[in-house]
Amino acid sequence: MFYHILYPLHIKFTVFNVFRYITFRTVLAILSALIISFFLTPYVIRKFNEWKIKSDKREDVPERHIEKKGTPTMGGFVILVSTIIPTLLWADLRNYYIWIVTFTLLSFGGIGFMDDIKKLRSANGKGISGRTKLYLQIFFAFLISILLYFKYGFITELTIPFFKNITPNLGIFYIVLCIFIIVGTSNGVNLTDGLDGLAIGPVLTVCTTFLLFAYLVGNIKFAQYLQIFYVKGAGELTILCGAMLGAGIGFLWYNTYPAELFMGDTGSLSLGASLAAIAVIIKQEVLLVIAGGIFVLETSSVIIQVLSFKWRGKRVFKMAPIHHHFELKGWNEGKIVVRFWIISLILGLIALSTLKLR
Ligand code: 57M
Repeated sequence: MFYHILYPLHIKFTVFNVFRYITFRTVLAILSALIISFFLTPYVIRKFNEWKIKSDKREDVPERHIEKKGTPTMGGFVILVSTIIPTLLWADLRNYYIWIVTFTLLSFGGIGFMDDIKKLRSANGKGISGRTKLYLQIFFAFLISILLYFKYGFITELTIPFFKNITPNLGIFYIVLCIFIIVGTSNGVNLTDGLDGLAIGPVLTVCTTFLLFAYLVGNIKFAQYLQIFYVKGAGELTILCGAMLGAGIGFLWYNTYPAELFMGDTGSLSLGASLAAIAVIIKQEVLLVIAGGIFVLETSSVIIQVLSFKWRGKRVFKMAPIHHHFELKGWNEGKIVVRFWIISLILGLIALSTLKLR
């Protein structure tokens, strides 16, 4: 909105020319998100405490989690507000991709919200059934994929990291891949969200990686120089990634150990799905597997554990997702979280290196 108000003033005052630049508006988006989130979160924590929006009625938690009962949840609400408002303030609102990712944030945030509310209202702490949640996720992921697929000029070729000459064209099957990535990442972030700061850390590294990629992919000169796909209009997503980064850092301030607020499914589902939607738009679908390796690791640990128990009657991990395994091995919560962050940072750097190593 400010972009549309302030930039036209450059005709009279050249100083307003600065609002044309994506880099400048990204910095403003990061700062606005940080300010909104720093000021809004303490208020939300107070209100959620008052309204008893608290985690958790489950009894089957590792021992150390019992002390976490009563922590307010649904902090994803603040993340959504402090991502969407700065985006609407500083991005070009005629941009299609900005609306697609905003829709992804809101729709998956909505599913998470339904789940969180049901968990709070039910006596046993159970949310909406796994099946209903999955159907809703598939439905919205399908809608988002269709909206992207039918956009004029949308590329259905894949970028394979490290191999610049291999770009398989999936045609209509791209829609299936798109649904799989969005639903998978959404659930991957959700499974990771089990220790203070554990999910938001890797979300921040993926977000930063995509912020840089969105800028490069949306700029024809850089895209040509780096021999990556040029996606017209994707550059505006740099601003949205900036807003998400600011919102995430603001959330981490309160979510770091000992957490004063959890993001809830409202946060985990929406953040995962929107990162996936961004990956699809900036043509870095496969790269998401590397950059978001922590989410892949957590999800794989659950799949391995469930299959192993089914087929061999034995567990591979003391408990899945894998962060519980390390907890039960006696690792301190802070150690697990920071180590996972370090891995995530390394993965983000590997993802960035694919720009040159190809
Ligand atoms: C949600 N939710 C956290 C909080 C957060 C199939 C199966 C593997 C599913 C999985 C599952 O239910 N995962 C999804 C995990 C919960 O956090 C809330 O949920 C939101 C995210 N959706 O924002 O509102 C608890 O996690 C802790 N937490 C923190 N800090 C944070 O910043 O400490 C969360 C955020 C919170 C808090 O204690 O209450 C959760 O873990 O419940 N199920 C599991 O993860 C279960 N694993 C399991 O059953 N493993 C089996 C098999 C089936 C794979 C096995 O290994 O044999 C574990 N879940 C729980 N206890 N609660 C088992 C132990």
